[in-house]
Amino acid sequence: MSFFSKSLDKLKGALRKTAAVLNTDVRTLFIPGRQIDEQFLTELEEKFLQADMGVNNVQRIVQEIRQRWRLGGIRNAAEAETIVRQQLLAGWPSQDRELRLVAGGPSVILVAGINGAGKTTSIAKLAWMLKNQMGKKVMVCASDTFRAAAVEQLAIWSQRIGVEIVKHKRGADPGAVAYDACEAAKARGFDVLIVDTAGRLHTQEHLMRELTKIRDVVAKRIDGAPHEVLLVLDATTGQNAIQQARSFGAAIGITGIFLAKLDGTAKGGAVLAIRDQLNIPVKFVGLGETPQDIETFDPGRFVEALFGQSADAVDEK
Ligand SMILES: Nc1nc2c(ncn2[C@@H]2O[C@H](COP(=O)(O)OP(=O)(O)O)[C@@H](O)[C@H]2O)c(=O)[nH]1
Ligand SMILES: [Mg+2]
Repeated sequence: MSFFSKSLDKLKGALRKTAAVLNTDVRTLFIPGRQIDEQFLTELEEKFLQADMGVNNVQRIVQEIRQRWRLGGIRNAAEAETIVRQQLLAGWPSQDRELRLVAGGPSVILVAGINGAGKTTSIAKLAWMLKNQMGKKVMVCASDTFRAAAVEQLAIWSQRIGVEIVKHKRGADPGAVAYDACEAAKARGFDVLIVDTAGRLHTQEHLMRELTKIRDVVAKRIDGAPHEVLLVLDATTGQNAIQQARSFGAAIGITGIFLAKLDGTAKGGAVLAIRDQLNIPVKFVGLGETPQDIETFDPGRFVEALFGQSADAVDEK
């Protein structure tokens, strides 16, 4: 069960938000009474590709619908929708989407991704959620020392949310900041330490090595750390996400994905492409620019949202 289970109202609110922002027009296909024909199948394929569900995924679904239609098993759009939903819901590997935290802390969450993906904002969201919904004592670590503004940005968030921060000056060794943060978190009994890192392209080898170094530092300071390595992906970048996940995975071993900026994109289907091509669970989605705009990822809710079913209808289930 999700740790949100305590707060069902909150969860319903969040779902309403996902449904509202996913913004796909997949729903316009499944008009009651519409008969399946080649035109319908072509539109189905186009719409799913536009939603960035991934070519293999889309072809598999369209094949399935076409075959059943040809064999006379289904005739209209409503029947097709039922099959599509079944297909989308069936394909999820049983992955653990819970945040990996250890009792007796500190648990370390290392956060990585390319420049502008949404790392620092996503850290603010995690910090907010851990503090306010899970009652954890949270510290953040400004290991993005590359730009002065980056340290500043995390400092502002930590102040607003009311969590502790460990930071050095701009240009400091990110490993040294992480070292200090680990020591402080242990000494002062923090439950969770979230480490921000500088954005880097997955092709920049020396920077990827620096990331590996940060990982090694926390691993030496705290038993079992990092307990969670989250890759922040920008949902609007679509397919490139797969390559990023492979490269970052090779450098620091990703345990989960935080899919930022799912609001305002019609490409929410990227979640499905990630599912099909990577064995990494999407654990959180970002739905805006404030710390509260975070939602734990749930495939069932996601598929409902993708189809644009009104959140009220989902609430009644
Ligand atoms: N709409 C929206 N904007 C986001 C989201 N997450 C981050 N951003 C914005 O994306 C930009 C880059 O975010 P930032 O956290 O600084 O990225 P970083 O370079 O990876 O640390 C900022 O303007 C954020 O406000 C999200 O979930 N939704
Ligand atoms: Mg940042």
